[in-house]
Amino acid sequence: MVGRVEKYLLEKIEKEGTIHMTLVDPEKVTPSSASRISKDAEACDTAAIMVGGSTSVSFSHLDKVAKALKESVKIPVILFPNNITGITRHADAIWFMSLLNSADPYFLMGAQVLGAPIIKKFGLEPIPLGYVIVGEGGAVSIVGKAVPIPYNKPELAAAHALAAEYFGMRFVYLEAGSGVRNPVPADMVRAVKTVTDLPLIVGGGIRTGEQVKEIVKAGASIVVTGNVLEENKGKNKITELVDNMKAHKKRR
Ligand code: 1GP
Repeated sequence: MVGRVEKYLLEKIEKEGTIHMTLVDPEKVTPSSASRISKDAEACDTAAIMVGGSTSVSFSHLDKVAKALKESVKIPVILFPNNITGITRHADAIWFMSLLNSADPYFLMGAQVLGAPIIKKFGLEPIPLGYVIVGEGGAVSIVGKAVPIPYNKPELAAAHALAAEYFGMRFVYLEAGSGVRNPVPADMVRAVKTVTDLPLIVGGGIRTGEQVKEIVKAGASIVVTGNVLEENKGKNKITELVDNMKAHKKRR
């Protein structure tokens, strides 16, 4: 069943073409810096805040960061867990994700089985997502025991996305890895969009408005940035990213 947050995302994508989400990595922030980043991002029209990272922090730190985020913004706070340790009650929804190109069944299905009852107990809205690691892959690739899809094999990314659709997942995420040098190339985004109409999320290593423009032009529905907003304090960087997204959309 499509819940409130998913409905909000789908309506916003329908209306705006592509939307931006801000990723907050609990490992890199304090509750107060998380609050500042999320307020700035909301003021610059980011659609939602995602919370998660590749490595785990203590439950109590995650709880404090997520609570600070929930209290700071009106837009949805969506968990982006790397494991069951990434679940907290202080959020609106959770990407209920399977790492489709992991070689470890734990990241395909094991963590999800352990996490599902906790999600239910906390009343979080699960949003089914096929997660695919591509290119360099970064820390998440190592932690998730993924076999990243090389950038010169876009057809394999497309095949994973199609499998996600056939499984009934409702979003697909092409993940280049947080902080990597090269974000997902436009032709890989295009290859995925030729086989499926599932909303496509693209993230990892995106730092400039120009890169956002290319990814939006290729058909992404959601662009995620994290690192760049922690490195560039203040609203200028978010404005650059979001404005480039919108500028392209207007020309579509
Ligand atoms: C990582 O896709 C996200 O999971 C965001 O990556 O931190 O490089 O923006 P960055």
